[in-house]
Amino acid sequence: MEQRGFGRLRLPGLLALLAALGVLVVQAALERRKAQTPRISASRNQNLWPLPVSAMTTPRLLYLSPGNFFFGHSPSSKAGPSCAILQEAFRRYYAYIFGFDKWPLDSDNVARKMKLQKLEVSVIMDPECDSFPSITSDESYNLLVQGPVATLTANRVWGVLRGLETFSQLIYQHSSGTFTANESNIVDSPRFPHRGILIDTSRHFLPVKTILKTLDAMAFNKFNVLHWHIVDDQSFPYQSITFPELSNKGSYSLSHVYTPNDVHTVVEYARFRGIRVLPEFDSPGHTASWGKGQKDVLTPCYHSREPSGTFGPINPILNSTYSFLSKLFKEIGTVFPDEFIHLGGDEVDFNCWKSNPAVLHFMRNKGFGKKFEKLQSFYMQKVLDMISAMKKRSIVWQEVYDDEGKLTPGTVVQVWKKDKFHMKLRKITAAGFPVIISAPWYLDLISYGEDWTGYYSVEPLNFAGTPKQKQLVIGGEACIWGEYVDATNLTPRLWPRASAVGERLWSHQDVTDLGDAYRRLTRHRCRMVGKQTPSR
Ligand code: CP6
Repeated sequence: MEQRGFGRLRLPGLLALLAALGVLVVQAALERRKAQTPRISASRNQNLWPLPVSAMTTPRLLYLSPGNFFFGHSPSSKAGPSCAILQEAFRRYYAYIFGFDKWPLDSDNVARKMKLQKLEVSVIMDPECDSFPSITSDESYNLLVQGPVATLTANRVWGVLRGLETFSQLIYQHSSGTFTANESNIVDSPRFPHRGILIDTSRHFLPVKTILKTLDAMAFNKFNVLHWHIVDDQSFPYQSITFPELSNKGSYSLSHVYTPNDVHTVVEYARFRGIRVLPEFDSPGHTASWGKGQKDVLTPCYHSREPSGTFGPINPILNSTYSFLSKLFKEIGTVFPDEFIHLGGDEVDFNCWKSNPAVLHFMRNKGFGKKFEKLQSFYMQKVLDMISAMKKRSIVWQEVYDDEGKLTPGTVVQVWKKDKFHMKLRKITAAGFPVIISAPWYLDLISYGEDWTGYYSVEPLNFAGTPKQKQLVIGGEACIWGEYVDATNLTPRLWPRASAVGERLWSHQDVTDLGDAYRRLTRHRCRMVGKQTPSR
């Protein structure tokens, strides 16, 4: 028997002696040996993206035949065939691995080689089959690929989903056409719990089909948050049950709308991939489209003491504003099951508020002086309180921290301004707030050539701060704003550029080798293309 151990490990003398005596004995001993092997990372012959915490591969090849391979539940698993997330994932990954290529017939040569016939999945704790993923979801997994049965072990279904993606990345078609995998042992878990993609469906409407395709690509890269910047100045495509006029009047057209059924489709499709859907209803700025279907919600701007006929941010001085928002956010909180709601709060233009006599009067009464930041804070605090009252948590853009003396503890601050963003991270975490980083990852900005290296080379924790401060960095998001992006160019603009961010947020801090990343990313990109359902 040819002896090729994991890494450079050599068998102890006793085992070598046994090797001469009986293949079976050695194999059993080797199995035990593997389980104790130190986690040496083999760098070559791996095409994995994002790179796992530890991946050991031997040169020994295993062969899979589509007609004789299946996914199954281990008898000891806490999950079984009633777990829809897993059943659906088995079906999906079978198709990714075998589905779109022509199958070769097994040659005699292959028939005598070691087969991989089954991937047995074992969930150790309550699997959470019927739950929604959350910020605390356990995505760790162990994957032992050996013949004839490989095993995938995870605490929860979320880890199984990540492990299935890795498993599919291990299998390639040999030059003969045979499906092949190297014997491997993988131990993996994410570096950051919040790994997002921001899409913008206000500047350009994105069909549900396009959003689902994005969710597929996110799963290939182990992203777990779809930040849905659903409405903005340009259009209001969210169809509200409570306020249907918002989209009736504020959408581009009556077909450029997300119905409650559409939203449910996206949320459930995402859940099946271990992806959270984080809705953003940005206010008080970026709300021009809200004014079309909701009277008095925007501030009337003035010119030479007369209403100019134009409107500014949400009107923060009317009680009617807050009773409207309270009903709207209550609905949003039930339509989107995630624990978090993104409240925006960025880029508020104070000029309209400054022009409005009633706003100025309100400012004087409240003692805000000329500080319109205080008026924005007053507004944001009221909305933040609505979200807290619903037992949900809020995320806001960085300006809300900049302007706020007393932000509700636990509010997550998203840093988007590129200028000195590490300094900003230091300040916000020093004040005790969790942060999400998107400043270096604006994928709507494009330039000639390969720009993924710039996204890849960012180190999120490269700021002066205590370990406690660094713990507050919960992750990051790659943003693809929609001013110049619609369904025709979204996918090529996002992928594989966002993959660079995906690896930065999943893999260990030390995974920074650009040459190795280039080699793996090239293959990963090709594999992503292959995983798209062909339209034949
Ligand atoms: N829309 C909203 C945007 C942006 C922001 N908020 C944005 C700003 C600068 C760049 C890209 C996008 N288009 N609502 C800022 C968070 Cl470079």
